[in-house]
Amino acid sequence: MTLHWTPSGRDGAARAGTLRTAHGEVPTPVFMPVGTAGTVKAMTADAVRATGARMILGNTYHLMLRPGAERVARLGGLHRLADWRGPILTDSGGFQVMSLAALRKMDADGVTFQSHIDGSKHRLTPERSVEIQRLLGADVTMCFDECTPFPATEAQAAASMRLSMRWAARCREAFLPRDGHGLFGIVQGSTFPELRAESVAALIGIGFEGYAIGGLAVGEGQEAMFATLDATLPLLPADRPRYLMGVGTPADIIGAIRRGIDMFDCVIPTRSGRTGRAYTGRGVLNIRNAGHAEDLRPLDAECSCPACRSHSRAYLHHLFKAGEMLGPMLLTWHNIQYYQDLMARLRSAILEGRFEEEAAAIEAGWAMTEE
Ligand code: PRF
Ligand code: ZN
Repeated sequence: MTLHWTPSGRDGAARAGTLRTAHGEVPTPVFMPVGTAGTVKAMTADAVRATGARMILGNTYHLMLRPGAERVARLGGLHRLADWRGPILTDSGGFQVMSLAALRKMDADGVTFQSHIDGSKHRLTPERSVEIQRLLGADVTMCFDECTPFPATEAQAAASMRLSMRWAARCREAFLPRDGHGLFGIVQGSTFPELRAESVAALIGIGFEGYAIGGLAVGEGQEAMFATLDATLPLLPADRPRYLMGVGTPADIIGAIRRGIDMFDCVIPTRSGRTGRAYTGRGVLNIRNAGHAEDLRPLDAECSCPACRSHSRAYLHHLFKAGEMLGPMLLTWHNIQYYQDLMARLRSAILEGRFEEEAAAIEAGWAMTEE
């Protein structure tokens, strides 16, 4: 059987379920830490797992450039190379080409680009992207798409979405079915409800193990993102997982779960951890601020991570001021722990029919901000 998702409870439109993959089961809603280049930056695989994370994301773009997809395959695949025993979802590369590569040239067949690392020339097509993701050993393979830039006119968004739909059909053809592995389609269409509906219909016609919402969190703002989810999610099959790509803040995630999203990934907890920003039950704080210099309290009294269990804000502040690498390591761990605890709380609340109460309690905590 291919990868599949089974629902176990709902509260309004919010869903709880289980994703069954070749590398184990994952309770949803799930937040996948971003392991771009085969590592969740500043964390060991054991540390990531200790936070409760059960699934991570890897990137076609970075890994095809370094160390190379065929080399990863020769080394036993990404799971073995990175010592990550759980499932891995890989993004398909197009989004990263557009944000990172130099001299990108897109045509109807694919995209040619220069590496941001050494300027070498490469090409990605739907077929090559699916092949690379197979070589990496992805449990979930993502279709090769174009993330429509924002803002776009309706005509631009339509042309871009239709190109992604033709590529989605080619990805489906190229994907070799394997037990516990699946291919997800990606809905595009910018903020235009008619285009989103056309995209959903095209993807359902092809048929996928899961459906992602792409092209959001690209500058449209939370209100337009939620309005697009409201127009799109009711059109998707109720028995397949739904993944909102590259989202987001804790508030974005709560709003998206409320509307029926099951899966998330985002660099926010890892990237902000490296720059000293900590997500807590009382909002976001910057550990570099002078106010923390002699504060002996933990970052978050409610948190069980090593940064909170063993250290004071004063120590973390000192590590960042001194440029010590343990600072980014501890704050990354804390932020991933915060995101995993948030998902666990929301999942239990859905199963117990009190999602809105839990969401309100979490949001009330952020309002008691300490900075
Ligand atoms: N497509 C792909 N990856 C993505 C996106 C997309 O639209 C986004 C948009 N937020 C993030 N990552 N393939
Ligand atoms: Zn913590």
